[in-house]
Amino acid sequence: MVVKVYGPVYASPKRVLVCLLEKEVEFETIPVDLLTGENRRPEFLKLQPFGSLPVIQDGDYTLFESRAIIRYYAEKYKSQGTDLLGKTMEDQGLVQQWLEVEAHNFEPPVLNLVRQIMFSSFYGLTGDKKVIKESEEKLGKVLDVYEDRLSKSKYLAGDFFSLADLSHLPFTNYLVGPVGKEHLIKERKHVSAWWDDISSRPSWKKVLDTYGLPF
Ligand SMILES: N[C@@H](CCC(=O)N[C@@H](CS)C(=O)NCC(=O)O)C(=O)O
Repeated sequence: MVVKVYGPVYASPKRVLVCLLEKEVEFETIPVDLLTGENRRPEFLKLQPFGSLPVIQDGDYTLFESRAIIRYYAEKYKSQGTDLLGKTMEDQGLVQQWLEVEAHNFEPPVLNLVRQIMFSSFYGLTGDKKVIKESEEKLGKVLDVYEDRLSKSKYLAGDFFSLADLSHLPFTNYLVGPVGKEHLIKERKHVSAWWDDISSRPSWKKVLDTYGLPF
């Protein structure tokens, strides 16, 4: 059965796609255009009542929220493709811990920068300078914690690539690209080496080559 993934060009769906590639799970993608409001149509809201991407359909099973989806596939295909969960209970706890950090500490300030810089520029607007400054400062403090952690282990949860690292790919890609804040990564030696490593994985390169940026 081929997994259907809705909305491939956007960042959160890419989190799912890179996970499916790592897990060697076959999938097909279904475009959903946020700019024309396709995500607000009744057919789509039946799948995802909040109108957000991604959603997957696996046979008659439907799941939304990108991190729930990657946890589901990492567990469902535990012994297939890359193990993204960790071998011991302790490693698994650390994977889940850093996955939560990505969702609650890392993504919010990055998302503010994406909205204020990348989306604003797309709509010909100027972003809010105060929000940009505060978000950059907040993100800098988060990345200082990452720098310390990554000086002790190659990846966030230990010396193995996991969901915790994978989950950072889509929004860090915006940060170093269209948001223009690559220096936040580059000026931190261990964070920079980690980013070079995870962003050069064939799975991620394939996602970017195939689906590019949304605009
Ligand atoms: N927490 C959700 C966030 C999903 C999300 O915000 N997706 C964006 C695309 S990257 C979206 O669909 N935005 C339009 C909307 O929510 O109306 C997840 O990780 O799946």
